[in-house]
Amino acid sequence: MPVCRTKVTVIGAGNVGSTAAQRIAEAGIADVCLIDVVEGLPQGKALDLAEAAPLQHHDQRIIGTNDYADTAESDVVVVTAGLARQPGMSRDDLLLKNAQIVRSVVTQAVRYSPQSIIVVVTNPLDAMVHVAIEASAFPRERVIGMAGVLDSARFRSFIAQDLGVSSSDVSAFVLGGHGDTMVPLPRYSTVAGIPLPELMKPERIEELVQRTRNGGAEIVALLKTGSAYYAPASSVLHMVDAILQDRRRVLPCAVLLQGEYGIDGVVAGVPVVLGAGGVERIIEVALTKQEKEALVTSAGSVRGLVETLSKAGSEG
Ligand code: TXD
Repeated sequence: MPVCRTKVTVIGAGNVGSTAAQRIAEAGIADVCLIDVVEGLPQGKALDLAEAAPLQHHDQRIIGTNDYADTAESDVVVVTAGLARQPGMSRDDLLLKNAQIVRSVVTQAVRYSPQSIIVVVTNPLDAMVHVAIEASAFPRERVIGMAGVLDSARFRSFIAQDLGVSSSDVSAFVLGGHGDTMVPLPRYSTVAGIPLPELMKPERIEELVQRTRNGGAEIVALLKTGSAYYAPASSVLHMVDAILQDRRRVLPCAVLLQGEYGIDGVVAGVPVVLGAGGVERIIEVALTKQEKEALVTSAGSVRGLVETLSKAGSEG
């Protein structure tokens, strides 16, 4: 029987990329190719990870490279290449620089993996999904942004700590853009099926919502050099696993909306069914007027970034 190995390319061997490579290889779900512009960095990290394999009991191949030919025939391509936020810097400050990087790495990667599914991580996330769709010319089902999985994991962890319960029993739902315009939905968040508003006062829920919105910045302020990467890398693993194992997990992901939720032509975080084809389905849930407005505002700010990008592009 021929052996069928799955392969994930992780572009960017920085904090998120190398930790995601570690999580994916150690989960035993795919071989990993780590690629970066910096010479030696992906090779060194890949070698270190490969040397841990006997101790971590997996047989995945991990290689590091600066050459896109080595990424050929990847099932999933994870894009983490870019600059990370520094203290005081907003995600949007990164816009033009990271758009250039994402455009270039996606163009090169899809040449070698034309059937792949792209998971975008680079910030500003929603705008970078637009860039990746354009650069790859892939259908929207195969270009998916990671933000909601992380934001909802943050919300879940805060709820679990506050109530003194296992985070496995907490499920939380967030919609909208990554960052300030994120739209958490407490009434769709539950603890073992019990709606959150039955267990927590509205003011406390609002405090945790605010903390979640500010979750990335809270860590940037503490680390001082760089931004979060353990939970982001776990979020990447979650999505890659759902795709490679065709789990059809229902996860909040950033996808290009084409009329869903009354939004057309803008990337926003919505619940999707994630499986072997990428986005198998977008789930539309009923929103209150206020929630809908918050989602439209969130999409509006993404549209603004995309317009800035196309203006910068047409100005050369
Ligand atoms: O929720 C989310 N989506 C996010 C996003 C959560 C955490 C981090 N988020 C964003 O991911 C963050 O704002 C950055 O835009 C990316 C990567 O964050 P990371 O913390 O991993 O940044 P690093 O450690 O600086 O790593 C970036 C790597 C670094 O090794 C660079 O050399 C490399 O990207 N890089 C490139 N690789 C390949 N090709 C090109 N052109 C390139 N340019 C930089």
